[in-house]
Amino acid sequence: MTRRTWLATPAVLLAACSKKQPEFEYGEPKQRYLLRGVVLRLRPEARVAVVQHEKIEGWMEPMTMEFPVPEPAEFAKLKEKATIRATVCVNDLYYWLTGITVE
Ligand SMILES: [Cu+2]
Repeated sequence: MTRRTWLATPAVLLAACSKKQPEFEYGEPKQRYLLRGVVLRLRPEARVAVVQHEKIEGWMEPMTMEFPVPEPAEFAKLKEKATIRATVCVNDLYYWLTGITVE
């Protein structure tokens, strides 16, 4: 995935704004995958974690990439160098982490 893939598009923004309580600005997830990986770096100002993840069955080969973690309580669980399990939520161009557990 490239950084470009989660830039907002007008259609997505409209969809998000038309709902009273969207789960996040990204809308409702259409797919969910299980992730296991190591947190390499945190960017608290953007609530983004750089995660070196194992193969994500049905979605991605092993790689290092950035994941938004929109929920503050979820982001607060993260520490650099921690091994985590989480759910990757995917909604078309957007993906983010939820359901984080630290091993
Ligand atoms: Cu990846």
